[in-house]
Amino acid sequence: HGLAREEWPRAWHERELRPSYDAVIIGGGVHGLATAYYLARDHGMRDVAVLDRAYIGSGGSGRNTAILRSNYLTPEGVRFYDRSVKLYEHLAADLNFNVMFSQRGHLTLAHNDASLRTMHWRTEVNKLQGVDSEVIGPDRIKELVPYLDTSEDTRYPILGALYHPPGGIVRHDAVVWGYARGADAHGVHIHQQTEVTGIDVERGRVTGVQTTRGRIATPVVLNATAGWASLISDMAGVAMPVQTSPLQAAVTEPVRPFLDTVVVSGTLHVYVSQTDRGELVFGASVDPFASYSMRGSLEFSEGIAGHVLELMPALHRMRLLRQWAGLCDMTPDYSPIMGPTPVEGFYVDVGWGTYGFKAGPVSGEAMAACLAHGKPPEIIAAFGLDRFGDGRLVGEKGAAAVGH
Ligand code: PYC
Repeated sequence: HGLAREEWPRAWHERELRPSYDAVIIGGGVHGLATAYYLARDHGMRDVAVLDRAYIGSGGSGRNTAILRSNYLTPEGVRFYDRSVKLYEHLAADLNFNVMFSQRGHLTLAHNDASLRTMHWRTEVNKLQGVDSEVIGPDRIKELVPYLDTSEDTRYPILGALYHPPGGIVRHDAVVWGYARGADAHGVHIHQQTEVTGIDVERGRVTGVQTTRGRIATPVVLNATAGWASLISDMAGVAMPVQTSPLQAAVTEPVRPFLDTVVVSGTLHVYVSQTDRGELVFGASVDPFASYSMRGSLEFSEGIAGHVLELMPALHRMRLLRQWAGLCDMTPDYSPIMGPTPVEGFYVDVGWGTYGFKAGPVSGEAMAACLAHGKPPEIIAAFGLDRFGDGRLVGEKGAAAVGH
């Protein structure tokens, strides 16, 4: 028989805030929670606190458009995101929590020769890394997405697409909740409503964090705060080459299923997918200014509606249900910054721009190894902060998301 709602067991618990922990993770999004989960599960580090100034998943993890893919441009990027897709494939079983991963395929449309060339480039890099991607033409695109206007008399005719069958969408909240429950079950403390106001550094090493609920002593701090990454890193005296901009998204009323793949158009600055509830989820590129504002704008909804209708004119009677914005911590090369910093014990998992959600599992796994052993594992070796000094950038702009 069913339990009354009040009797449902809590998925994770409110614990007493301890005065010290072996490690403190700032940011209760998918990256922070996944790191805590793998730290406890794979490395036996259980005296760990995850702090969030609001509630878990309230930042980018609850505001993204839930797209997963690994069809990047650089070998480093493809390997990294492919590991994430692989972890997502087994996540529901690992966490015993249905995360509703639907590998429905992902299409990035090319509307001009330059993007077609980039799609071919990405296909070859993907194949060399064992990732399933191919360039397909308008006829095959029409078969996959009959509602798409593939005719030649549009403003930006569709010349082809990068088709990536393993890509898809997942239930983003479930990923957050599943990792929270898993971390909690391994003994990790999750403290919501606990804002970090300072980071204590003595003689070049971290000794603790100041919070709105008091000081916590710790030798290890991870900054996993995405949009707020540079503000938190500043507290430790570590400057980040990051600029924060909003990215807006919107969802329509639900309709019967008709869109089986994820469709992205860089030229039209839009991506579209249909959720299991039938809503269409629309996203754009980042707003063209730096800001911490998370308010939606009329300019965005007008723009997105126009662009979606250029792709799928039949949608002209659908209504937008709501819109929102998230914050993107953009780096100069559109790749993340992961690993140690010049302050001993202070680690970063930041610079997630418009591509952070999909990387949650692999980032958690890799940052857990990094915190446990004090050095980055091979899979994130290319993403260190020092690359901006050395000039070894990992240029992913051509595959990061839509045009920026
Ligand atoms: O990287 O696939 C992506 C993406 C989708 C929306 C924003 N970024």
